[in-house]
Amino acid sequence: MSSQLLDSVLLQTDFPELKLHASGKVRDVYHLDEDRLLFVATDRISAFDYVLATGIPHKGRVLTQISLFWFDFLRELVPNHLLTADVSDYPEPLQKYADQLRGRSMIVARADMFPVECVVRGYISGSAWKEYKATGRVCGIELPKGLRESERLPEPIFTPSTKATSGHDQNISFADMAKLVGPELSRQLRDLTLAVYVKAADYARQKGIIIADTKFEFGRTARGITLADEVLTPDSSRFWPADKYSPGRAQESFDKQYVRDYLEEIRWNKQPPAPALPADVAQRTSEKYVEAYRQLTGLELDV
Ligand code: Q0N
Repeated sequence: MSSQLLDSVLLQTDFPELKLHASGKVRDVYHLDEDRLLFVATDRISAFDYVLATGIPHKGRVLTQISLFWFDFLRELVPNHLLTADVSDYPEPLQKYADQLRGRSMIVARADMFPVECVVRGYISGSAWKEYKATGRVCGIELPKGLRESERLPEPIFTPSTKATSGHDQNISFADMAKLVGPELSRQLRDLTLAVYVKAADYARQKGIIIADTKFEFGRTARGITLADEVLTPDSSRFWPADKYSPGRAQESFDKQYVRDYLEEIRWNKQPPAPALPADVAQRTSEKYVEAYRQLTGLELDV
């Protein structure tokens, strides 16, 4: 039987007995009890800051399995919030949702989250490229003159940001971060962020994927400073296909290129409502996510 029938696209989660704790563009977090949250990755996709009307088959499972891979890969470097992703271990009241949850969810330890996004960049792109072109600096860090768009930096840089009231992340300097969360914690988060990025990016590069930059969220649990949220996925990072890397221009996105190309082609004005995607664009995008998982982990996602 085609597993497409079993693994249908999930746009909205619905667990009437659970209280929603936080909801993002593509992930929903539910309150389980004092100490635990249920983290669910949907198949929603965002592009140009909006969630599109069409879901991407397998996307939630791919992102969840990539995060699980990295949590394990990084476990000696940093504690993480994962408690279990085995649905048969979930509390009894969730068992009736097992088919909806399997592969795309985790039960995580509730952390006291730090109010900063820990961004690290190995290559210059996106908002950092804009800031560099305008000022020669990124988040207060002086960079060499004459860098080209997408160029690899001499060493990875820590460029924290905060959730601005506008909803958009606001780049801040290390000194600003120290004012928000204190100098000692800022140094710990910076050092951890850089160490995690270097280890993961070196690995991914050997597998043909450049992780140009990524964003981590940390919090405090009984285990100390704990890596939370999703980690090192194509949604929280820029993944570039290494074999097509060429500095001096914007790089193709590993996962969202077909989506962006389509949205440009139909000349969407990038205002709501966000359009639907043709079936072949959604399908080819799905294959890119599944391919990213295979390339990184060497494992096949069952589809
Ligand atoms: C938490 N966010 C922001 C949904 C996720 N382990 C945790 N403990 C307490 N709170 C959180 C976590 C985690 N992870 C973090 N929301 C809740 C991340 N959002 C971003 C948008 O999508």
